[in-house]
Amino acid sequence: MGEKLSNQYNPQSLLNEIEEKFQMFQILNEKGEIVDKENEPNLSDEELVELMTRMVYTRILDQRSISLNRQGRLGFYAPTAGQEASQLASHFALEKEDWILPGYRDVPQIVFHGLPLWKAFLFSRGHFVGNQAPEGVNVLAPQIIIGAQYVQTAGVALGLKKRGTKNVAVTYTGDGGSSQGDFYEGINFAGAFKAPAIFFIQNNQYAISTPRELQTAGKTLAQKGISAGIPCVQVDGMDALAVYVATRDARERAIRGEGPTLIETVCYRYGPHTMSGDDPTRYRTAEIDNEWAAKDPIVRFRTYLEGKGLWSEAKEEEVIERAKEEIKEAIKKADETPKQTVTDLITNMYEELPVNLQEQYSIYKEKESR
Ligand SMILES: Cc1ncc(C[n+]2csc(CCOP(=O)(O)OP(=O)(O)O)c2C)c(N)n1
Repeated sequence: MGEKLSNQYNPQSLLNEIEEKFQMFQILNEKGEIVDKENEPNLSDEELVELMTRMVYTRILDQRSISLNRQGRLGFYAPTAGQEASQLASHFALEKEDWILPGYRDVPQIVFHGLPLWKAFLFSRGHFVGNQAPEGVNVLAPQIIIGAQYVQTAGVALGLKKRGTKNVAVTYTGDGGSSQGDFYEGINFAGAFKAPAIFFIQNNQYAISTPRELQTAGKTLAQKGISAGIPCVQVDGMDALAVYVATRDARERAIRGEGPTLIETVCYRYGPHTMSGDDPTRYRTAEIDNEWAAKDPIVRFRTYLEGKGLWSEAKEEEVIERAKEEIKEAIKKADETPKQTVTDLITNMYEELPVNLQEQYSIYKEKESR
């Protein structure tokens, strides 16, 4: 009797039961050992090396971007170190024709999707050319409004479904973003219309200085998918293999017409929120930093690849040197791009110039021609 009653009406035990079922999905542990052999993906040696190459490249890009920002040569920049598995292994499961709707921290994914690096640098400087992806590179400009990309992704995914393409729309937000109204609207709409979308929450533990505990009473962020009736999973975001597998499977479900998936990647950002002035030592301790450094996504993937004889110090050095060289060339190309003008700003905003701006436009056009 008690048992029956508890199943029929006991909101607290129902919640407990659901939450207990959410276990973090991991394939490669902190020591670089396979702990879930059954789910180890069948990636070729070349693919494994390519994924590692992209993560190492991104770590260097992050270091160089931070220093370029400090020299005043970049503008807005949100550091990525610690999130390489979450960002690059998820992207690795996508196809070229899939659409990416990134947040401001998701520049590496769109660069590896085809946005030239010099344009990513121009985005950082607030230059309109940085938001112009070449034809066939299916990325939108990084979103600054927290959570807004979730609603847009539901729409893009529905569009893909209506066109009958076998592609998905993929988006990323943070743990903070998962508290926004747009977040719930996006997953709910995509679920109701079975739109082929993949929604990521990169839970890097902090929304600027606000800790994850203050975002929700829920045990996980992934479980929010339950309320939208969509599959959801919490993944070790420092484990490239688990992130890859969860994304690959979400993509396959979407392509089969089964709708969206919500994936929480549990990770950490080593650096500050952005280069605009927050000081992480005021909201995080060195112990917490060290705990996460021991879970580093690149270190554990390196151990895994070394065990297979696929990676070496010399190989890593080669990738680092190439990254530095390409970054140097890209920043040079960004520097060579003509400076943005006021009239650029106006003409890029409107297809037809509103009457009230016509006068200002002529004034600036005249000034700029001097
Ligand atoms: C709608 C909206 N509200 C507030 C802000 C200011 N803001 C910028 S970043 C940020 C925190 C976001 O944290 P999170 O979603 O966890 O992503 P993370 O930066 O950690 O990747 C806030 C509140 C904003 N950009 N947009």
